[in-house]
Amino acid sequence: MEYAKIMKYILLIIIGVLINSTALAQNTSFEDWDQDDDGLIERHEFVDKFVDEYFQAWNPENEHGILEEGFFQESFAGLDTDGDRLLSDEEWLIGYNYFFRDYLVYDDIVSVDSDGDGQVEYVEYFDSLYETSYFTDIDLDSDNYISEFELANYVFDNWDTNDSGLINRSEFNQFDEYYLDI
Ligand SMILES: [Ca+2]
Ligand SMILES: [Ca+2]
Ligand SMILES: [Ca+2]
Ligand SMILES: [Ca+2]
Repeated sequence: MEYAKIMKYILLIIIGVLINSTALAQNTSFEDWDQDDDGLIERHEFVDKFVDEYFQAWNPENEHGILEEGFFQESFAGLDTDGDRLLSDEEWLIGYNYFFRDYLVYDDIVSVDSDGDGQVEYVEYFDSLYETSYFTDIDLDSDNYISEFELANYVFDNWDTNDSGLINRSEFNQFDEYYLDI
């Protein structure tokens, strides 16, 4: 996989929305992740592969991981699918439905759009989420960086929708359905 593609792929994982379903479908299969072939992806299988193959390629220079500020910028950019640096109510709602509903009470864009122009600017996005535990829930050791292990565990938990500690085939396949949703 070329760098730009991996970059995009990881970004999408971070925001948990697989906008480009081909990235996953073409480049990895369930079998790639299930290293002991027992039909389930255990947490250690997921974390090992994620750290070895994806995180390194995506973030070769920064040994410490992703800084808080970078995390918010990248997740904002990931949601801004038309690249106009604003989140429309549609773009905002996708983020809310998949990621923020545990952290913010209202899904209405009005609750974050503090200047009332009908769009969410980065500063509005940052201000709304910074107050919540969205970042700190991922940053398990509270060092202000999201390490490769923390990110891997976060992505794993996102995929493990029934919280069984294992990813089964149907959970794995759900990412194609996310795509159809958008
Ligand atoms: Ca397995
Ligand atoms: Ca936009
Ligand atoms: Ca606004
Ligand atoms: Ca950390």
